[in-house]
Amino acid sequence: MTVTLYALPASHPCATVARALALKDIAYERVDLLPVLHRVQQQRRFGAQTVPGLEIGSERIVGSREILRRLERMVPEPALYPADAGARAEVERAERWGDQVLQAIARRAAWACLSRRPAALTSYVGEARLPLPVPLIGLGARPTAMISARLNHASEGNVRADLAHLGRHLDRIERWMDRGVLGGATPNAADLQIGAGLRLLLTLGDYAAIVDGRPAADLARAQFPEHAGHVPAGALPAEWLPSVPS
Ligand SMILES: N[C@@H](CCC(=O)N[C@@H](CS)C(=O)NCC(=O)O)C(=O)O
Repeated sequence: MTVTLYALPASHPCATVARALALKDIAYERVDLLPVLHRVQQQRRFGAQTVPGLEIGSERIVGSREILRRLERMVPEPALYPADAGARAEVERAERWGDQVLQAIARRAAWACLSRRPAALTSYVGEARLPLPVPLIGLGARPTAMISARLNHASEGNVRADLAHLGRHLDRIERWMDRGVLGGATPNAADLQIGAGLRLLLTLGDYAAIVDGRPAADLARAQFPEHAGHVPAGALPAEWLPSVPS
């Protein structure tokens, strides 16, 4: 059966699904779309505007959490959800937080930085095969980043609030690590969801200054050692950044 992942380069929920496919050793094709335009293409194909979307034969599934559950049914081992009901509920809670809270923070962070440093956008293309050559993507980088920042609500107020709370979010992740909900011997769905969001933040110099060196950063790098893209520190105004304890 043909499996096709519809994705955006450097999209963190797409990285979550790609890692799950790799862990379960499911062969698939990846189709990378162009940001902004992907909304229309996804709406047409999946009836929803977001990536990731997965086709399994004629079946279409959209949403990283829905896709991971489908993959778990398709190939049960290695399991991404614990067999024990209590442990599974904890992993699902962390996974949901990674999707509903951290995902949006990382998205706002990336577009806030890229809209101020659009030349960095092409660094996120990495190995992706896009329908346009990279120099053309570079030409469209500024409007793409500006529109995406708007669509993803990467306003000054939201981004500053995210930055002010980031330390507490990392504390929460590390409490889950201490309790073994995250960072166990074998990766679970929450490791993949939260790790991908953190890994995207680590490509942004202004955020890496806060995240790097913390156990949460190790969690991200363990699941996602490589990640295309970099926006050097200094993209965001210095007064937005919380002071990091030395
Ligand atoms: N929480 C959902 C949503 C994913 C999502 O919002 N994906 C972004 C890319 S990372 C997207 O396609 N957003 C629409 C846009 O930015 O135009 C999931 O995990 O699948």
